[in-house]
This record gives sequence, C-alpha cells and structure tokens, in this order.
Amino acid sequence: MKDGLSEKSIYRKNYTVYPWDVSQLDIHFDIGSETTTVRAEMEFQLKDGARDSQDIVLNGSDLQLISLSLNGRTLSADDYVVDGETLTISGAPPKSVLKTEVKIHPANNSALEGLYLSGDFLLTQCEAQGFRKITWFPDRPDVMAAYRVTMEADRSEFPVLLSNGNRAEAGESAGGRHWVRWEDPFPKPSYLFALVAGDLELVEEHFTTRSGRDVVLRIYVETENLDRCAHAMESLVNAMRWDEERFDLEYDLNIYHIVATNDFNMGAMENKSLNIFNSKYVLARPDTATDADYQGIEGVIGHEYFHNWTGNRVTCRDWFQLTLKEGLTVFRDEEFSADMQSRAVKRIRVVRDLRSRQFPEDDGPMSHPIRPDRYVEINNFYTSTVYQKGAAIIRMYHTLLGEAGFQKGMKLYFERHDGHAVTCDDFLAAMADANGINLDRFGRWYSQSGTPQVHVSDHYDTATQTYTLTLKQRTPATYDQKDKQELVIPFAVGLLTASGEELPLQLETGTDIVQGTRLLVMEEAQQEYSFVNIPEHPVPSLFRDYSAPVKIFYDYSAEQLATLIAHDSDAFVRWDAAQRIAQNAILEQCRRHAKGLEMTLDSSLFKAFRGILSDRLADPALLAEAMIMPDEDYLAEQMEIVDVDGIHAAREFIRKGLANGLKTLFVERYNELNDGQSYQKSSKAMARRALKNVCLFYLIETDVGESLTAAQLKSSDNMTDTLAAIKGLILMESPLAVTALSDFESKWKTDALVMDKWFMMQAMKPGPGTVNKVKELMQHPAFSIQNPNKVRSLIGVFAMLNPTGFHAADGSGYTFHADRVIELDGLNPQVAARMASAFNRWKRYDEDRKMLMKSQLQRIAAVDNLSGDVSEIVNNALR
Ligand code: 0A1
Ligand code: ZN
Repeated sequence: MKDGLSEKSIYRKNYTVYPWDVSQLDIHFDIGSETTTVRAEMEFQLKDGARDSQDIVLNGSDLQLISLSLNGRTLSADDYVVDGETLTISGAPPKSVLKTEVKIHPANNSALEGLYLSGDFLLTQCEAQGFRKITWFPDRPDVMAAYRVTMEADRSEFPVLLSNGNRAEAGESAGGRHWVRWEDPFPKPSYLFALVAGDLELVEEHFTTRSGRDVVLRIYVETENLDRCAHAMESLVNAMRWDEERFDLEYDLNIYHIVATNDFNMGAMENKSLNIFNSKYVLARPDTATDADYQGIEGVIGHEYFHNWTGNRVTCRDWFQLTLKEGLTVFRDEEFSADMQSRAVKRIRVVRDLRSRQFPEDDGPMSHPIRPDRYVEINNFYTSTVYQKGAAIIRMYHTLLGEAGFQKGMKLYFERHDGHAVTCDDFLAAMADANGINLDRFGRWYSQSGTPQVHVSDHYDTATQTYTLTLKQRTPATYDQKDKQELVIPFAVGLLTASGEELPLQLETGTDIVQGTRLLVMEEAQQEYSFVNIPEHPVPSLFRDYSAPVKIFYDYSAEQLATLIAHDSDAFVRWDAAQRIAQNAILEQCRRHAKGLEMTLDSSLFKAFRGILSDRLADPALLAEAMIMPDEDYLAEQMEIVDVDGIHAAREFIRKGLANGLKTLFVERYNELNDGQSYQKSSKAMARRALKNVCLFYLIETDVGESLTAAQLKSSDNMTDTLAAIKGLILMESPLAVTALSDFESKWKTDALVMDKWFMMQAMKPGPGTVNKVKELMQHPAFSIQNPNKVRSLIGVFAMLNPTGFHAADGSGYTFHADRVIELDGLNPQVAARMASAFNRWKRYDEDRKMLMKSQLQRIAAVDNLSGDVSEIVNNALR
C-alpha cells in the first residue's frame, strides 16, 4: 500500500511472549522541571530455563542515555543496538541485573506523555506507551513488576512527592532537598506507573472497607481549587461502597490518591492508587460546573476507581485487548451511574452517545472491531468503539446471563486471572465456564466491526390469533472488513394492544407465558417468532432497554409510535419512539427544503409534544430527553448525501413551529419548574433544571424568549441555568448576548475550566461566520494551543459540534481546521489526531465539499515528519 500504513502496522496475530520476567524495578528520580535524571535497576529472569542466554529488548523514546550496565559491567556502544524506539542487548545471561541512567526534559514535553510540566508541578502519563519516555524498559502490559520508587527534589519547589503504593520512607538531603520512597506491593505493567511532584494542597477523607480496613482518600489540587473537591470525594466514597455491594470487590491498599491537572490529553488515568485526572472531572462548585459536569465527575471518578480491579489487578496482555479493561469498566461505570441516579435516563444518554459517536466511527475509515487486528498508533484506538461499543457488548453478556450469572462469571474471571495480563478470550471463557454454556458464537462480536442492521417485519393472522415477527440481520461491509457473519443478538420484545396494554407473550413453540418483556436470542440471518393468543394486531415494542447495539428497522405507523410514547413500560422504547417521530419530521422537511418546497409541520410531532408537556407524572429528566431533538450529525448519518444546511434549516423550522404552536404549554411548564428555589445538587433538582432548560431552548423561538432568558440569567445561582441562558441569547442573536458574554468573561477570566465553557458557547454558534470568531478567540489570553482542554473547547467544538460552521460552503472552516491539525501535530500528536478525525466522514458530503475536504486531508498528509498518529487517521480517510 503506497500510504505506508501497512509497513508501520502492528498486528494482533504477531503477538509473542516476552522471554523475560522482570520481578522488580527500582527507580530513582532526581527531579527538576528542566532536567530530571532517572536511574533504574531491574532484575531480569529468563522464562525459558533451557536457554543459557537471550537478547534483552527494551523500549525508549526521547531519552538522553547517560549509562547502561549489565551485571555490574558498564556497556559501551558496541554492546547494544538502538533502532528507533528499541534497544537490544544481545546474549544476556538467564539472571541479569540491568542498570540504566537517563536524562529527560519535562518542561519541553508538549505531547503530555511521559513526565511533563503542568502549571508549576510535574506529573506523568504512561498509558499506553509513555513509560518509554521516562526510562528504558519493556514497555508492554504483559511485563508486570513490583516498583520501588525514590523521588528526590528541592523541598520548597516540590514539597509534595507522590507515586504508586505505600509511602515507605522519607528524609532530608543536603541543599534544601528531600526525598520520599514509595513501594507498590502489587506487580503492575509500566503503563500504570505514575508520579507527581509539586506544591499541591489536599482534601482528605477516610473510607472503611467492608472488612474493616481504613483507607485514606486524598484529592490533590492547586490551592485555589480546594473548595471544589467535595463532589469528587463524595463520588469516590460512593464508588467504593458500590463496588463492594454490587460486585463484591474491595479496595486493596490503605491509600488512594487523586491529582487534578489542567493539562491532560484525556479524561483521567487509573494509575495504581495514584489516579491522575483532567481537572474537568474533579473540580465542581454549583456556580462553576453544570449538572452534566457533576454527572461526568461521578462517572469518571467511578470509572477510574473500578479499574483497580478491571484493568489493574487483571490487566491486558497486549494493547489489542484494550476493550478487556475499557469495555468492562465503562459497563461498570454506567451501572454505577444508573444505580446512583436514574437508570432510565442514564440508559437513554448512553444510547444517544453510542448512536451519534460510535455508529459513524464504525461506518467510517477508522472502522475496527472492539478488539482491533492492527494499528499504527495505539493512541488512535482509545475510541468510542473500544469503550462504548465494548461496554454494550459486556451489557449483552449481562442481558443473556442475568445479574447472578454475570457475577458468577466475574468471580471466576478474578479467581483465574488476578495478578495476570490476559485476553478478551479469557474473559469470555470465564463467563461461559461459570455458567456452563458455550459463548463461541457470541465471541464474533469481538472480531467483527460494523453496526448490524436488524430489519423487522410482522404479520398478524386474525383466524389463528397469531402474531409473527420476522427478524433479518445483516452487517454491511465496512472499510476494514468485507465479509460479515451472523451475530448473537439478544432481542427483548413486548407487545401492546392499540390502547397500550401489555399482552402476555406465549411463543407458538413453547408453553410458558411471560407477562411483559420476553428475551429472545437471535443467532441466524433470519428468524421468525410467532406469538399465540394475540387478540388484535399488536404494537411491537422492540429491543427494550436497547438490548443490542444494532440499528433497528421497522416501519412504525404514526399511531403505533404514539401508543408506545404514551404507554410502553420501557423508557428506552418511549424515548426512541419520540426520536423517530422527530427524525421523520425533520428529514421530511429537509427533503422539501431541498426541492424548494415550503416546509410544513407534522401533526404527530405536535401530538407527541403536547403529551410530553402535559405529563406531570413522569420523571422530568425523561421528558427532557424525549424533547431533545436528534442532533444534526446524527440526522446527517441518516442521509445518503448529507445536506448540511437543509438539516439545520429543517430542525430550526420544526423547533420554531413547535415552540410557537405549543407556546402556552411550554410557558406553563417552564414557569412551574422555574420556582425560584435555590440550587440543590439532588438528582430530582437536576431533572427539573433539565426539563426547564429544554423548555427554554424552545421558547427562545417565541416572542417571550428574550425576556425569559434574560430573567433566568439575572436570577441564576448555578452554572447550568447560566449557560442555558447565555446559549439561548447567542442562538437568538440577541444583543444581550454580547453583554452576557463579556460579563461572563470578566467574572471568570482567570478560571481555566469556566473559560472553556466561554470558548465553547461561541464556537458552537451555527453559521459560516463562526470560523472568524474562532480565529479571533485563538488570540484571547485565556486560550492556549498547548492546552488540550482549550483546543477541544474552541477548535474541537467548532469542527465537531458546529456542522454549519465547519462545513461552510466556501471551505473556510476546513482550511482553518487543517491548519490547526498541522500546528498541533508539532506539539501534541495525540490531540492533533483526534482533531484530524473531524474530516473522517468527508465522502458523505456533496461533490464540492468532498473535494474541499479531500484537498485539506492531502495537504495534511503531505506535511514533512507528520506524526504516526495523524498520518494513520488522514491516510485511512484518504484510502
Ligand atoms: N485508561 C484511561 C484513559 C487514558 C488513556 C490514554 C491516556 O493517555 C494517552 C490517558 C488516559 C481511562 O480509560 O480512563
Ligand atoms: Zn478506562
């Protein structure tokens, strides 16, 4: 292949065992921001006792080698070979002690991998392959060692010195320096190593485990953030208790640290007992963080904590197995959030996210199975597929086995594999063996990419009172895989009468009668299910609780959808029915718009909204979800050729139509919810704010919009209401938006996280003019291209959440964005690659836009010394 991806690829099938055990790593850091000296000593023991020598292969990157010795003998340049990121020492004896000394330069590290500087403190990020930027080591997850870490630094500059495990010893050294030694008793792969050095303050709490052990919990932050840690701490305590109660898993050390940084490539990192977090997922106060932020913190704190068992105690054999820890841990954090908040709301949000982010990925140039077969740069595979689809596949085990069966499988998994680096096949085998069943065919979900389509048709036979559902599954070819196989698809179904009563379900082939949902398991290309004693043509309620990550096709009538919305027992199905009505209506108007016809309003949508707005019994958060229209990108995915402007116009037309047609109901509901009560953190209060702000989002299209929004902004005592109001003013193009934004800026200009929101709101404003605003904002003192949160808030939001801005017909959005990708590639390839993926769907647009995007992709691909990260993304897109 001329793009060179093949030669650079690493293949799952080529995995080989590392020939050495490395039992112990002793590592000493002489800490300085400009230069840190790292001395390491490691014991190598040959696994194959029959051999009398073997090569030692180590990984390293950007290291300044000072010295290397083997078994006490200093090695000279002829004793080893360095090739790219590997160093090979040939013919080492079966028991060998290797000592290394290197220098590294944290302050120059803009890639935020390895050891780097954030504000005034130093920290590490080692997953997936950052440890090789710290020292020479077999930097692969199947090499697990016990670490003893000594850190030495100037006491006034770096009073806090942290690493994994227990604090073993500490002392003073000459010249105002001090040292601390940390010992982690649990052998771990290098990607879980962490250290932090700096002047940080802490918030402390204690947790008593079920078996009575005291664990000290500490969150370290910069001084000004001390009053924003309470929610994260509460979430951590809840997560620890939840994991004991639901998964029977207890924490295993006496200390648990979280450190918050403003400079982080991802959300957070589960390093053993020293989690490092993007401050976005730690810091919250009602006036600085939205309800979504609070929920995000709870979820991510849980996620990193849950990794202690699913990821750390049992880790991955190689990086192709990433979903082993990530899919499973996302499933666990989803369940945690569901148990802490509303299960139904959480489920809907998870499904919305999967459909709008993972489905396009699976249908695009980066399509890959949850367990990929090859990669160029592993950092490009921390994807929605590995995480979210991975979690959906774990959820299917749970659906098939039930809670008890699933937990039996988890028990066996830990019994067999605690302390080891294993594979997805090992997980599947534990689930199968614990339940005495065969899951071989289910295993295809790990190796097959693409979103399966399930086409449902039905037939009612009045004479025999039999209702038959015919299901056909088909997975379309993807960029990476032509031939597809049949999958095991759990299919949860219910049947309703036209008036909404649930029918008892008895299959023609059996005698048992189920009241409510019936779980069927589809395994073939086509299967029929006949239900007997069905008195009328029923309304099918399909894939309840979204029982499989598939696209569902069934030609629902407007009446059937109305029945489901009003009566179905399953919250996902009710929500999905409302989404279908909205989607059909928007796409229909989009077609009319394209033909130059006047747009019209659909009565079924009005009826559905009237019902939702009049409902005083349902959870307000669920009602809010039902009224949030499918987003523009999701709608774009439903079209053959994306009509960017048509979708936007149709969606706006419908929003305006509904708002004005149902204004009284919207105002009534808004006023009820806008009850003047002061802020509360409870999920009940969050649900009320959610519905209130969805109402406001419609009302801005009416003549009362500006006054309501201005009043909300004035009286708001929390960030959720404030942001909703300012976003409203921006969308309305109200002159008040200008003052609102400048007041917000003066109030928060030194607050990094809040300023992210300020950038985001402006980058999201629809229309081709926004690119110029974004360019202007890049000059703002609070913006920095070196900071991933800033890049995501301004550049990422513009390219990925503002279709009419990014896809401006003249290509100005594309040129701007490609310039940023190129600029970022020299600084932070991981973030650059994420940004580059905004072009992934280029082939789905009209000819003009296609050509414009393609030429930007080619321009990026032609850059000299382009990183492997960006090169993989753009060359895949261009294939
Ligand atoms: N394991 C972390 C995610 C993570 C992955 C890579 C990172 O740097 C390249 C950082 C964090 C998680 O799942 O939370
Ligand atoms: Zn994770």
